[in-house]
Amino acid sequence: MDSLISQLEWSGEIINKSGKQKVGLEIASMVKDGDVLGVGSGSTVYMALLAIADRIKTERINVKAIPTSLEISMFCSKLGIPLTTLFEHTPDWLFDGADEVDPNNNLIKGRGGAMFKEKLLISASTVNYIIVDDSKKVEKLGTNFPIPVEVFPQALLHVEKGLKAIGATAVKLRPAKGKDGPIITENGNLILDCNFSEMHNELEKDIKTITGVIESGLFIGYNLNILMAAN
Ligand code: ABF
Repeated sequence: MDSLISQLEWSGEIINKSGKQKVGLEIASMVKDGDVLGVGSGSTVYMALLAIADRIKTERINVKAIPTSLEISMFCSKLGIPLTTLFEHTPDWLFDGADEVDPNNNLIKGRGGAMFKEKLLISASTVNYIIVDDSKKVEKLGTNFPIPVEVFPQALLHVEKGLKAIGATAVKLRPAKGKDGPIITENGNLILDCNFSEMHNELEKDIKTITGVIESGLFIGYNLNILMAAN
C-alpha cells in the first residue's frame, strides 16, 4: 500500500520548466556515490531531486540529503532519497534557489520562509550551487523582493524598532497563506519583510546584531556558484 507521503502531489512545482529541468539534470549528474547533499528549496531543487532519485534507482548510488525544510524532507521521502541531519553529517555540497541575485552574487532568499536553515546549510557546505533564471537577476538587491527577517515572537516590537533604526523604510509582518494571522516558521518564529533605503555590504551583519533576530534572507559576500537556468 502507498505510504501517506507517497500519495502527496508536487506536480504544481515541477511542470513546464524545461530550463530548470536541464539545470536539475546537471546538478544530478554531479552527484557522486557516497555524497551527503545539502538540499535547499524551490522549483529547480525539485527538478534536481527528481533526477537524483532516478540515479539512486537506476545506478544504485548511495546518497544522503540534509533538507532545509519539512516540505523538502517529505519530497525526498516520497522519492526514496535517504535523509540525514546536521547532527550526523556535514554536507559535501549544496544546491538551492534564490529570489534575487545581484552582479556580485549577493542574494535575497526566503520567500518560502526557510532562510535560517538555508543559511545554516550554505554556511556549513564548502561548495554551493545556487540555481536561478534570468528573472532573478537584479542590479540592486531589494528591487523585486523585500528582505525577510525571522524573528523570535516576543522580540517583535524590539526588532521592528531596531530594523527602523538601521534604515528599514517598511517593515511588514508576513501573513499566513490562506488563513488569518501571521505565518509561523518551522522554528516557531515570525517573519518581518523589510525594505531598506540603502543596500550596503554591512546590512546583513547589522540586521543580525539586533537581539531577537534569528536570521535574515540576505546573503552578502558568500562564496557561491550561480547556475543560470534558461527561461
Ligand atoms: C528557496 O526557494 C528560497 O530561498 C527561495 O525563496 C525559493 C526560490 O524558489 P524558485 O527557484 O522556485 O523561484 O531557495
